[in-house]
Amino acid sequence: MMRTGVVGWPREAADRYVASGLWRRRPLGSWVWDWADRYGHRTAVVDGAIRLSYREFAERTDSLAERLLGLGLKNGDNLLVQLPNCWEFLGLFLACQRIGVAPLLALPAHREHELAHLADLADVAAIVVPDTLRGFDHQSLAARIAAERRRSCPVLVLGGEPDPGHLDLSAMLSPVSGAAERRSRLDALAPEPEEVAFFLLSGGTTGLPKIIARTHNDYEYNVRRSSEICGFSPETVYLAVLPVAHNFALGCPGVLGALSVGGRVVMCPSPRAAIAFPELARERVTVTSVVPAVARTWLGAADAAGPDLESLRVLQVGGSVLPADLAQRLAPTLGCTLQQVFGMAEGLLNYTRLTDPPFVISTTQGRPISEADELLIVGPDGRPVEEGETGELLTRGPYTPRGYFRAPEHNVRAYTPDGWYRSGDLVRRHPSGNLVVEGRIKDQVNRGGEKIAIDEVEDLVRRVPEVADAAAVALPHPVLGECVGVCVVPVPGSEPTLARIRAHFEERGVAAFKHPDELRLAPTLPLTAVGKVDRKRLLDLFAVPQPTAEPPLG
Ligand code: OOB
Repeated sequence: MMRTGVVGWPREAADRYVASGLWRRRPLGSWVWDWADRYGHRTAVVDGAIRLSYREFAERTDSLAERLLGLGLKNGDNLLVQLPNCWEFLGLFLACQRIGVAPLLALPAHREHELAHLADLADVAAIVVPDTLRGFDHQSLAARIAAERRRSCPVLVLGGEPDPGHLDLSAMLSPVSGAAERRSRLDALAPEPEEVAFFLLSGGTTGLPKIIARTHNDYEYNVRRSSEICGFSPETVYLAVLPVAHNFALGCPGVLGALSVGGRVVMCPSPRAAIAFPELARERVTVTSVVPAVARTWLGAADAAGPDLESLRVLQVGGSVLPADLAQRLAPTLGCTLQQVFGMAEGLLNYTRLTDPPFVISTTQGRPISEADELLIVGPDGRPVEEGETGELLTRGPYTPRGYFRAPEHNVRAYTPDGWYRSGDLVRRHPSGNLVVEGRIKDQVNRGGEKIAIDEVEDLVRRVPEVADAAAVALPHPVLGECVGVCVVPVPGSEPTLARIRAHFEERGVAAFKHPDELRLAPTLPLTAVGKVDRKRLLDLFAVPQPTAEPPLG
């Protein structure tokens, strides 16, 4: 069942990827029993007190797949999933893969503003949420979104008490007898490998998050090749601390990479050192992946507490710029090898190799995983720059889709006519052959790895009644790397405050990481000669503290 609005690879490229063995034409759902047959009694996943073997995991996954069919879900349907790091996420993800249902992976931080838009755009057939998480009532929010859908839209709930009419995800994952027959029944429903397996979200540069459709073919390769490069093996114990709904922890190589080689996955609900370190020690974790902001807090915690991190062999860091000083201190302090990862939900992955010399690991962001990855570094005129010079990175390849899902107008800007993805990242090639990320030209704030489209923030701020005009900018931040600054032209006679603007974001149900961190008021916005917002002068406004009666935020 082909979905509409998916931009596929041209026939010629697809044939080439199949002929060269990169695409194996296997649906992701075939993993479930491949793994169980090979690693049956080994532990697949640990989540608090729960430990499941590969076989138990396969049986529960298939039981859920059949119950999803019972709800009326079918090949070609999409499902909105918002779950924290838990084993049920994996069971649900793979149950969907068995039957051709594509989960759309929202982040736990997303709220009504984002989820309602995603549910509409992907026309989802069901919604899966936790009951509550960090004090937020996800179940009620899901009920509201489901009620607005044209078609019937079941709500599946994890934990707590499902409201009347809602379904209990844990109960749906309980094993039912008859595994062998169910296995063959479900095998017969396997989707075609060139179809959409699931959807990732892009931070995006315009408006609400864009959706990236990843196919079975492309993601199977993404995970397999990542596992090879990162040396994953049956001895691998992977700690999932970043949200598994994000590409990094999901498949780079992440939880799927660890399982696909018979390793063990440990689900951790938070990246805070106080929670992650005891988990790491208890399960003898060998590898994990974090954003630089988390790496920095771990460094402090490791210095202070001297906890038992002895089992850790590799720390992957990516998602935003890793400052050189931090890069140099990580390996010696945590007693492991650092691996820098420069990746994107849109596809292309770069890793420093575990065998790269230490100075290459600490000063570059790695190189592509595939010989079939095509990279261009171009100047403002669109032509390739000289070797070693900085320019915008454009890419195509076997796991980089050729366009966003159902976004034709945006695709005209984000992709070239011949299918190159314009990353908006400024890079140069280091003499080692690795890439160095030098900056970016996209209008985005990278707040501790979370991507925020500048124009989405500006649009939301302009809706505050006291605001006549607004512009947003990425401000430097000591821990997060960047945070969100907004400059506001007030409506005459009014004096909007940061608290007021944040309250407005809260009321509209905007994810908290997008709420402005700093505010400046100005009589007019600084403009360039051609009348565009001058972001450099905007930044200067934040260099001087704002004289204000408001107490600084704690
Ligand atoms: C990862 O994916 P996304 O989709 O959240 O963000 C992609 C963007 C890149 O275009 C780049 O602007 C930035 O995040 N980025 C980095 C970086 N890694 C990503 N900027 C500087 N240094 C790095 N190492 O962030 C992502 C996906 C898969 C694996 C790892 C990260």
